[in-house]
Amino acid sequence: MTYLHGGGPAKRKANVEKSKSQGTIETYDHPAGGWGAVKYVAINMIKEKVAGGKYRTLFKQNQPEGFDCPGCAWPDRQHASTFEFCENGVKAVAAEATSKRVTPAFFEKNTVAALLEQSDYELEQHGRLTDPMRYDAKTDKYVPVSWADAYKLIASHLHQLDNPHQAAFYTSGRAGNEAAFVYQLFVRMFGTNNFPDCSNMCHEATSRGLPSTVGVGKGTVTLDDFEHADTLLIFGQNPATNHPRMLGELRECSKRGAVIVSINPLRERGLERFADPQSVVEMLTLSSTKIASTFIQPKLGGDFALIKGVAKRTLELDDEALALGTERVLDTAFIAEHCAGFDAFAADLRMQDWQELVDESGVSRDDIEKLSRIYVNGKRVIATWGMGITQHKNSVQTVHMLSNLMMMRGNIGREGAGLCPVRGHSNVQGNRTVGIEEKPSQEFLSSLGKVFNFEPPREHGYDVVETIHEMLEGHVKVFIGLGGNFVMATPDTPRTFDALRSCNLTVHITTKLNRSHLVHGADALILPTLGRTEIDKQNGVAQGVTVEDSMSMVHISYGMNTPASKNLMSETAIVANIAHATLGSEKVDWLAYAADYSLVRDAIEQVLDGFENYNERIAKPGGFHLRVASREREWLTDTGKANFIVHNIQQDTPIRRAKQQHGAQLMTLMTTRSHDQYNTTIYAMDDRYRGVFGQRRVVFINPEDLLMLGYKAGEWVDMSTVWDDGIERHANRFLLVEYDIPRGCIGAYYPETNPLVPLNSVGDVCNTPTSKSIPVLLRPSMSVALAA
Ligand SMILES: Nc1nc2c(c(=O)[nH]1)N[C@H]1C(S)=C(S)[C@@H](COP(=O)(O)OP(=O)(O)OC[C@H]3O[C@@H](n4cnc5c(=O)[nH]c(N)nc54)[C@H](O)[C@@H]3O)O[C@H]1N2
Ligand SMILES: Nc1nc2c(c(=O)[nH]1)N[C@H]1C(S)=C(S)[C@@H](COP(=O)(O)OP(=O)(O)OC[C@H]3O[C@@H](n4cnc5c(=O)[nH]c(N)nc54)[C@H](O)[C@@H]3O)O[C@H]1N2
Ligand SMILES: [Mo]
Repeated sequence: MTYLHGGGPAKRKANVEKSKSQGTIETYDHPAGGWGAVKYVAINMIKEKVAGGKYRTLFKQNQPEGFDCPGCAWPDRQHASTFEFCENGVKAVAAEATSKRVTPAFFEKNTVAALLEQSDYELEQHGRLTDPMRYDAKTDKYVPVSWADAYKLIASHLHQLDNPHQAAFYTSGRAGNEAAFVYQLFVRMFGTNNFPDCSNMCHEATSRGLPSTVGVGKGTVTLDDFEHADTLLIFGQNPATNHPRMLGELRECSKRGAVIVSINPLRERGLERFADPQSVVEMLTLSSTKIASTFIQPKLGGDFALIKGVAKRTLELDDEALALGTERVLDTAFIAEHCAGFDAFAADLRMQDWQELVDESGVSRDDIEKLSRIYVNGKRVIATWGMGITQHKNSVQTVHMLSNLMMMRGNIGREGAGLCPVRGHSNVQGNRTVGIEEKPSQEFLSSLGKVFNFEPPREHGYDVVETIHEMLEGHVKVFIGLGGNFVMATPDTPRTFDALRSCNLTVHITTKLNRSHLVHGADALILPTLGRTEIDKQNGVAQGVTVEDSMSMVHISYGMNTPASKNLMSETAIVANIAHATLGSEKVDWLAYAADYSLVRDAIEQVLDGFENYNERIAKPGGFHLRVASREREWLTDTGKANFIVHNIQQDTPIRRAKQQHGAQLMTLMTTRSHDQYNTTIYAMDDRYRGVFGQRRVVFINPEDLLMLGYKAGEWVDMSTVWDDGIERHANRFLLVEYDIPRGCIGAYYPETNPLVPLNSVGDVCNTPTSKSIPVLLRPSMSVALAA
């Protein structure tokens, strides 16, 4: 068999398709990083027309005294002697430092209807928003509004609601802790816990899953642990694109001889070899470092069964060791002292049928054996995971099973070992810590209420999916978004459009134009804000914002660039002003918070444990580590122990039902990111490591499935979802690209495929849209046929 990508004996440069509409599909034979990254950075800077004075700041991400990279939540090596070069970090910074502007004159020239005709890529390319704007229905245009009038309009809409639960307050994880804390305080004083956030679509399965096993919904490792690990299991993650600085860490691990395994239906090129742009030798000799040595390719959603298989094999190997009298495979001391539920877990593993695990995971017994041997040979194992684990129906169960597996050998809470969920947005973890949470704990609410002398709402609020449902039902009438691109990031695009359009008011606190601003309520506001890379002065004093990375390091970030416009306000100031206009300042001096962010940090310190001497501790380079109890083997669970949790393979799932109906024709679709996008922001049309250039409407498919379905690579297909609610869901015109992906599984980019994700196709417990397992059918593209 020949694959277009990803090795195998018959790897070849095949099917090079070139035409204007199709773009170019070819094999990418270079390592990740290297000169390719440098070249792309140069292209990007030119495209964004970054002003001369701002060039140097592109490379100042994550420097002490500088700003935290808005790219991703991977932590920084504070003791690194040189800067950490990150191609996609530079792109994120360049996108913010662009010299292009969306001014009131731009809106004067373009109706909303006309702008809606533009692609997401084109919308992004217009540049930074400069002034607050209000929608004018008479002209179908956004027109300038003063900041004061904008705040008044929001307050008046909020006051008109029958009850506070008719408003929803979205957060995308870029806002600093200060803005997020003031936001949640305002919203709770207003009277609701309606905090849909990007996390609901992202690592929610982690945040909901880990508390029942290890007690805290966060990772247990720090970067130092990577220096001691001998085995790294990377589940469902594409770090070369999404967390490029992680590759630097993996490179060091690999050089030290650590075993790195990628568990991913795709053999991601970027995990094969990496040329570190910081390594003079690698750059000059065009050499690179091998990253993953083993690639295990489960079916989409097959990780649960795979991990359970590895756990079963680990138990069997322990039985063998017992029989032979050799060293135990289980960490019996850890299990005895720290864990609950092991016996039931072991009994379930023993009963588990092997064939079911093989069928369900799509991984052969040999590969399960290989992975099990690697796992039990590892003395210090770190398991990392991303969206490949968290965006399925069984994601919470998979997170539990991974915890179980790691607990079997005591791989939690000791040096060089642990759980490492790799978050997306640079401060999504911090946002949750400081209260962006629709299901807040009662302790947190009590503490907040005590410090601010009010009774916070106790009932749970709406998450993302619930918010959309409630809008469609007419229950949520006001939407406020602190960052993000709600309509494009969420599932079931046409329904989400209807939902937003049914609102009385939609408000976006935002840096750049996106589709969410154009799919608006009867009243609508665009409130332009400073980006994290920009100097934020309040009363002449430079303000920093604090962020928490994926490894619970909290540090301060100071912008360095001149703001994109004089009429921008900071996120903290905007939120404080909305609060002031809505609630008045009798209980809280909101405007004092806007004037001095250290006061917000003082308040966070009062409300939350772990932030003692907050202002002092963030003044130190590198900041501080926010205590994670599970890292110290303190288990904040109902049993006071780390819990083994039993789960079985789900028998009745939408995918299985759809398969019963459609047999082999049914494909499971995953939606993922290309190299040149940041979530809904499309920087360019390429996905370099996967060999796709100039085209985003592609669908990766196994060559044997192509044959079976009667297609050829390079043909166009339309996709439709198989779902049982009578709603038709289509996404049309996708180019078939052969790929090394398991049979029955296909992949395409988000957000183009979001119309295919049913709103009620969600993960158990976490309610996360199942963006990585959508049952779909392909058919020859009607739109292409009609055009021809
Ligand atoms: N440049 C850039 N950086 C980013 C982002 C961006 O868009 N661009 N987004 C940020 C955000 S918010 C996030 S959450 C992260 C996302 O970073 P990732 O977690 O890497 O997310 P995806 O790109 O969706 O890729 C998921 C990976 O999981 C694999 N996968 C899909 N389904 C399965 C499965 O069932 N099992 C397994 N084992 N693997 C599977 C896919 O092949 C792919 O390699 O990145 C952050 N950083
Ligand atoms: N099908 C499918 N859907 C998915 C996913 C998937 O893998 N597949 N992934 C999900 C995931 S993991 C996530 S996290 C969500 C992402 O969902 P969101 O966070 O809502 O989306 P983004 O595209 O990151 O938001 C980009 C917008 O944020 C604004 N912005 C950028 N910087 C700033 C800033 O500093 N301040 C403010 N106020 N605004 C700013 C800009 O206007 C920009 O257009 O999407 C989810 N949706
Ligand atoms: Mo994310």
